[in-house]
Formats: sequence, structure tokens, C-alpha cells
Amino acid sequence: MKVLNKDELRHSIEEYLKILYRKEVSEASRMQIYQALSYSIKDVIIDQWMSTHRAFEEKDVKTVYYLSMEFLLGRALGNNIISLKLDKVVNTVLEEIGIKLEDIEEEEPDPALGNGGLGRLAACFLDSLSTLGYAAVGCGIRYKYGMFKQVIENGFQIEVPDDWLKNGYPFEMKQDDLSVIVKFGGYVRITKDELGREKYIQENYSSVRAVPYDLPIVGYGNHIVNTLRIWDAEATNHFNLDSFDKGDYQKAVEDQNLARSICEVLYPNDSHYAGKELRLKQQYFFVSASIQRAVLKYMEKHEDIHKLPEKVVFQMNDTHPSVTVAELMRILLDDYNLSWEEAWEITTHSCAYTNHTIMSEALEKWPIDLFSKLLPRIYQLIEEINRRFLMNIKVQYNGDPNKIEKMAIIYNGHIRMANLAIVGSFSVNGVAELHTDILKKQQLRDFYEMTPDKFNNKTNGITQRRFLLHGNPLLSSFVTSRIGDKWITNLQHMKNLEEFAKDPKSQREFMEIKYQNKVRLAEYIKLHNGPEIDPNSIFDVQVKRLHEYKRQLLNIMHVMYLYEELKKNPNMDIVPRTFIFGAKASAGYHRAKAIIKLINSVGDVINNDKSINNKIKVVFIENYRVSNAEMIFAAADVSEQISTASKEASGTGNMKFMLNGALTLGTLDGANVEIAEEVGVENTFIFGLTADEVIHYELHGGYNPREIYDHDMGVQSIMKHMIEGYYDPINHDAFQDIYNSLLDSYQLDRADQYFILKDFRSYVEAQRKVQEAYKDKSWWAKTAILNVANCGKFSSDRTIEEYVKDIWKLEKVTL
Ligand code: T68
Repeated sequence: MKVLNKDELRHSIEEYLKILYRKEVSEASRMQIYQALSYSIKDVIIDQWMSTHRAFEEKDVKTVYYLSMEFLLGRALGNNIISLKLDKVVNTVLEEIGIKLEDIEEEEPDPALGNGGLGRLAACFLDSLSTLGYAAVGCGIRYKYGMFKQVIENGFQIEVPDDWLKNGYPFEMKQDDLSVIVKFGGYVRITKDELGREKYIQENYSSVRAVPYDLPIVGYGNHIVNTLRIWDAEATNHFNLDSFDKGDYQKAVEDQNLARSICEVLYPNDSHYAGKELRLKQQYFFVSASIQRAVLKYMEKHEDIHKLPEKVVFQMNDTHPSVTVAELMRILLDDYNLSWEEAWEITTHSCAYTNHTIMSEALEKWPIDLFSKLLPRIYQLIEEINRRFLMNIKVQYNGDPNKIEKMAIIYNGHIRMANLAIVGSFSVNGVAELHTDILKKQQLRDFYEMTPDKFNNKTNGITQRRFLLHGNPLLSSFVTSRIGDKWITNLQHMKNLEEFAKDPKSQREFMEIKYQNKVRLAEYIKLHNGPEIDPNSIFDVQVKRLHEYKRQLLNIMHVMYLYEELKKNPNMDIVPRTFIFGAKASAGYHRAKAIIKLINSVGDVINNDKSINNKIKVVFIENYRVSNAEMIFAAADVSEQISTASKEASGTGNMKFMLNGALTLGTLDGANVEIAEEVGVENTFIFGLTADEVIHYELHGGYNPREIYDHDMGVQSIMKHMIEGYYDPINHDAFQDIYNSLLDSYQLDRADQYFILKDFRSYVEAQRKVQEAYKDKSWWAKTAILNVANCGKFSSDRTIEEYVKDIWKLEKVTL
């Protein structure tokens, strides 16, 4: 296997600088060195990529196709260097050149083809699949513009397009010869073939050419390289005089526009369904291209299409790719002439579905009208799937209309994509134990009762390679110096760190590392329009998408409360604290944007109030994304995981904080429950309503926040200040809506849907405990180390092994 040595790498960088820019090393910019280095690294990857594929083909292993609208990759260069174990060589060469690897890494745009947790999970899964030696293809969309860049102006979020491909992306490879055609619209004509069988022919359609771009996913130190295949759309009908002459001019223009629009931009909605036609086009586009390719590839080496499920499994990341079920049926019926029964047997043994939310506003349902016009053949197939499924329900439940209402795929003029995904899959999983339980008992109860064996839990995980080895080099060395480096590919080894938790020297060293990481973050914040902050203060961090259920509002209301207490009593016993936020709000989510403004306004007042002696500070980190996340987790003391219990399916940020030795301040929601179980609840700060309590209130019409407001003077005071201009004399109108959401029942259902006032006192009390605990440095250090030691379960390697064993049944390949 080719491994670069120092001279070869230097030579390669020089060559690429010449080829790409006609420059010598001494004349090259950082951007140019980044490009040249990336191409040099890619050369090493290519050899491993090819040999991996050869090995997979020779062994004829089963492949998982991970279908996802989102892959939130983060930067590739640093990660690839680590995975190839080239860090020493690269550092030596760059030192010669007189430049730091970190600075070169900064030149790479963050490929941000995802919104948040769901997209990042997909990226962690690919990393683990390669590292564990399983054959996998990630299938997604090559959005021209990924997640927007967030700029904060005057406290308000402004969205700026993310032109990540502007300078070309060195790690991608266009694969023109693997392109396929995807058809939209038109109508279906039914004819008979020579054997008298009915044939369904889509006519008068528009089409685009789907062109794959492959990105390498490099396994850690094992020479395995899998592929993330993201599809771009090109026009099929080349716009030329020829088509003009044939009278196809209009069609040519339309097809060109269709191709241009499909992959233009990622929808920046996290956990919210908007029902836009273009979104459905995106979904069908990448699903059709991926499934067509997967079936073609299978048929290159196999004769019998019936055995497809032995070699291929399609994992649907939420319902976004759930047209997979119908698209596979279409290919099997229309292209391979199978009977319905045969096709259904194959489909329901190849497809599996992961659910990521119980929130009703995120459930995808498409109006029949829109759907059937865009995808006429697919709609016919869904109708037939639904018809046959309803027949089963009728037989099994004596035509119970309740069952039909809950389970029908087509209902009330809409196609319910979750129901399609469940009916078409052999496996349905939730992403944390609590979440899966809620699915079984509430949201998907009828499906669970009908087919209990389909349902299973796969608690999420994260890759320790990016979020510790790459993101926190100091703590990585600390760990490795004590327990060796096996944790890098087997996080359960972290357990061995437990014996150092009580060791004073380890405690001191751990706290010193945390301090250094806090200094690094403080510098970053200062450099990016933030205030000066004190690395000796507690870094209390909430970074995640902005959503009401995640309750950034609860956090900032506690800050307001603390500030007002401090104003009343300037000698109050308080450990200096820096409250750090990072969050993007979906562009049309006005209340979320108002909460960002509120955080910034509160920050302005507090940070500029000399009378409180810098005891509290509030920082809003602009443009939270994977690359700065790595640095933020490393610097955190407190991990805020404060969603309304039952609402956060799992959370994965919670795991990244734990891995970096932050203590969880959280509700018993999502994977927090399992975190508390692993490290011991006494080593976390748990507060608030339980999921059962929340669900109970919800089933009984909510609760009355007015009672709390009327009796709790602390709450009343901050809420009044919110709307009276105390924190923003000019823009406080923006906060009236937030206030109303907590109190006024002008919402159809009820006020304070997310139980912020209900949990407020319990949160304040938990925050007080955090501060008391921090005073005991030795206890804190011990507990932080225990958190790291007990994070083994939360590696995505563990999650992937469970998917493999229970769902995908893949064979491990070693090279
Ligand atoms: C997240 N979901 C869950 N959705 O909220 C989080 N939705 O609890 C969980 O840890 C994570 O998935 C991984 O399982 C999302 O991130 C979306 O981003 C999304 C995007 C488009 C439409 C709907």
C-alpha cells in the first residue's frame, strides 16, 4: 500500500502548485497550499479507494445504501490526514514550508449539506462504516448552496448563501459515465406487451440527467475507503437549434430550468415540513438516481433480481427518501417485469426506515394533487400499495375505521410518507430508548401492534475520531498517555480512564487542558466579533439548531433572572459564568429568530454593565457549524440539554460534550436518559418534568402558565422586562410574540407548549447546584473524567455494529 513519506509529499505539493497555479511554494497563498495539499492527500486516498472496491467486488459483500437528504460532513482535509495516519508527515512538511496545518485547514469551506442532528448523524455513520470495514454507499444531493452562513447584524440573524463549491472541492470526483435519467410529470399510458401483460409507460415527461459526484470516506487506519455519492442534475435536452427546429424549444428550456433548480439549495428547515414541490422533486431525484444505480450495479454481477435483498439494503434516513419504496417497486415491475407479489417481497426485504422525530409538524404528507402530477407512475404504485395494505387491515381488524384513519397511507387527500415507509420496510427504528418507547406506545402504536417485530431501537452515536481525536488534541493525548490509543477505534476502552478520576495529578492535568481549550475558544470568539471572556469562568454552553422545543428561551430566561438577582444583590455569592450560545434559526421561523435577538440583546446589556464586575457574560457565537463545534465542545464545562422531555428524539451534541468532559445539565429526554444511566445520575444535573408528565399534560389540554406567572415574582419580573424594553429599548416589539407564546392563549391549543415556566424553578435550582459543584474543583475534575470514561456507549461505532447485526447483516472486510 502506498504511503507518502516526507519528500514525496513535499514533491507532490510542489507539483500541484505548479499544475494548478503556476506557482512555487514561496509564492503560493494559503488557499493554494490547501488545494495542493488536498490533491496530494487525495492521491493517497485514490489507491485505497480502488483497492477497497476491488476487495468488495471479489468478496461480493452486501452493501448498505444510506439514503439521506443530508450529510453534514464538516471539513475533510484534517480528518482524512488523521485517518490515513499522515499527520506527522504533513506537519513536518508544512513546518518546512513555514505554515501551520490548522491554518491550512481553515481554508477549507465546511461542506454543510445538512441542517443539524440528522445530517451530522449520517456523516458519523459513514465514518464508522469505513472504520469498521463495512461496504456502504451514502446517497445524497450535491446542493450547490448548503446550509446558509449566519451573520449577526445588530443582534438579528441574516442568512448569507454558502457558496462552498466556489473554488472547486478537491476531494470530489465527477462520475459522468454513471449518470442516469430521472423522469418527472407527463402521464402514464397503459399498453400490452407481446405476452399480453399490461405495460405502464410514462409519456410526455420532463427529465434530467442525474450525475454522481463521489466523495471518499476514509476509514481510520484500515485502508478502507467507502463512497458518499451526491447527485447533481444536468439538462438532458441540450438547448440547441436542433430542438428549436423540432418545435421542442419550450421543452428544452423547461428541462434546463428543472435541472438548474433541483440541486440549487438545501432546505434550511430542521424538524419542520413545508410541503414545497421543489422539495419533493429533490427527494425523488436523488432516490430514483440512487436506486437505479444500485440495481444496475447489482445486476452487473448477479443474475437473479429476486436475491437483491441478500446483497443490498436501503436505509432511509427519516421519511425524506421514503419514495424509495415505490421507486424500487417501479423498477422491479416496469423494468424487470416482475409480478406485484415478487416485487413487493423484494422491496419489503430491502428497505428499512429510521424515525427521528415525534413532532407532528415534521411529518411529511404530500397533497395527492401535487404528488400525482409530479410523479404519476409513482403515485399509481402508492395507491396500489395502499389498497392492498388496507385490505390487510380490514381482514385483521374487521374493517375498524379507527385503524384505517391512523394507518392508511393515503388519507384525507394526502400521502403520509411515514406510513409508506413503515409499510414498505422490514425494520423501523427510533434513535434512543425513550424515543423508541414513545413511538411504540404513542405515535406509531397501531403499526407496532400490527407488526411488533419490525420495531427496534438504535441509540445514536458520534464519531470520537472527529470529535475528540481531531477536535481536542490535548485531551486526546491525555487519554492516550493513560490508557493507550485503543479508544480511537473502540470507545469502550475509555472505561479504563475511571481509575484516574480520583488521581489528583490527572485531575489537575485535566483541568489545565480544559483551561487551554477555553483559552482557544475565547480567542476564536474575540476574533469573530464576540466579547472578551474569562477562561476562568464556567463555560456553560448550548449549541444546536434554534427551536422552541430545545428551549434556548429557558436558558436565556435563567440568565435574565440571575442578572436581576445580581443587580438586586451585588454581593451575591456567584461563580463567574460565561453563557455561550450557538444556533441557526430556519429562515422563515420568526419566533426562533426573535429568540436569537433576545439572546443578543440580553448579552449586550449584561456584557456592558460594569456594575456586575464581569460575573456573568453572554456570548452568541455567529455561524455555528461543524468546524467551530469541534472547538466549542472541547472548551465546555456545562452541556445544556434542556429540551422539553419527550421532544428531542435523541440529541447527539449531548454525547459530544460528554466525550469532551463536560457535565450534562439536562432533562430526562432523548439520549440524556442513557447518558445519566451510563455515568450515574449523581454525575449529571437532571431537572424538570419527565416525558410521561409532559405527555400526560398534553393529553389533558396542557397546563395553565398564568398561575405560575401570577405567583412567581421572579418569572413575572423577567417577563415584564422582556417586553418593556429593559433589554432592548428599540427592538423589544420582537419579544412580544415570545411573551405571548408563554402566556396568551391566542394559539389555538394553549400557551407555553414547551413547559418553560413549568420547568423554570427546577432549572434554576439545577443551575444553583452546578455552581455549588464547580466550587469543589476536585469533585468537578473527577466527575468530568468520569463522564469521559463512561462515554463508550455513545460511539457511532457501537451504533453501526447494532445496525449491522440487527438490520443490515453486513460482512466485515479487512484489507
Ligand atoms: C434530529 N432531527 C433529532 N431533523 O431532532 C435529534 N427534519 O434528536 C436526533 O438526535 C437527530 O435527528 C439524529 O437522530 C433532525 O435533525 C432534521 O434536521 C430535519 C431536516 C429536514 C426535515 C426534517
